[in-house]
Amino acid sequence: MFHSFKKELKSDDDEDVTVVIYTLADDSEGYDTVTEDARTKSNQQIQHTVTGIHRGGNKCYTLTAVCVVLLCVLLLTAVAVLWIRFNNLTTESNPLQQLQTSYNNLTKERDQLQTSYNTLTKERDQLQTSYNTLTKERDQLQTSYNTLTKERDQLQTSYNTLSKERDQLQTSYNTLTIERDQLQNKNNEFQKKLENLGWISFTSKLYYISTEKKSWTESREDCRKRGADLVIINSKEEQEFVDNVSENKCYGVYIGLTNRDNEGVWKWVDGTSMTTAYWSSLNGIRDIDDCVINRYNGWFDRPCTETYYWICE
Ligand SMILES: [Ca+2]
Ligand SMILES: [Ca+2]
Ligand SMILES: [Ca+2]
Repeated sequence: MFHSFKKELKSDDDEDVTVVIYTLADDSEGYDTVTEDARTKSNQQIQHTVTGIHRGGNKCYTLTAVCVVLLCVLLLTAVAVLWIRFNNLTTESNPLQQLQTSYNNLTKERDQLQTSYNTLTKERDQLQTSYNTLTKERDQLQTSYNTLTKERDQLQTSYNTLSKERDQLQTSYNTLTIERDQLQNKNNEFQKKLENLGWISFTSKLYYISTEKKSWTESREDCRKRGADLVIINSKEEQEFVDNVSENKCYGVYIGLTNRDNEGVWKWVDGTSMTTAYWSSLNGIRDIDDCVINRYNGWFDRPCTETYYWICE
């Protein structure tokens, strides 16, 4: 029985072993001393066995604790390994993140570059437009400049021509001025000579006032000898001139007016008809009076045979 019991001890757990031992103690009552010794020995052996069993249980606990510790160590190791792997994986994923970040950065830079490119393109187009406009304006200015240059050259040519003509005219003016002065001097000398001969100048005409008295016909002959004729009064100014020069000539001076050829028509010595008359209010026109004298600022018709001073023109 004991052998079989030992086999059971090896095969079963500790609680079962204790129960078996108590069973063996109950079963041992009623045997003899020899048997009792044997039994005691057996019990001692059993006690040893139980003690061994208890010792074996302690070993199991120790083994179990060791195993648990080992398992804990293994678990910690596994956790550490997993943690390291996880970190490795995390570290390995960094390049991807870096790539993603780089990609994002590059995308942003690309967008910024695209924006800059668009802006630069717009500015380039605006500059091109400005350039075209400026080119057109430059061409127009160039055309205007060329036109103005031509006009300036023409004006310069005209100015040169006019300057030459002006110089020629100035030279001619100077020459004429000298000649005029010379002629003026000669004219003055001639006037003095004429005045010495009894001639008086009035409005570019020369008049001779006689210093003696003659009939109208003889007076006219004297004027013709002097290269002139009796005065013809063509204007009020000439009448006033005749009034002035005949003031100191008593009884008047003959003028070149007569109706001797045709009683009804007064004619001047050049054959023209008298249109404007300056008859004196004191004069009475008579048929027998055919020749005219100027006296007291007016005309009188008198007989042509009477002698008066006369005025040649
Ligand atoms: Ca006259
Ligand atoms: Ca008459
Ligand atoms: Ca009269």
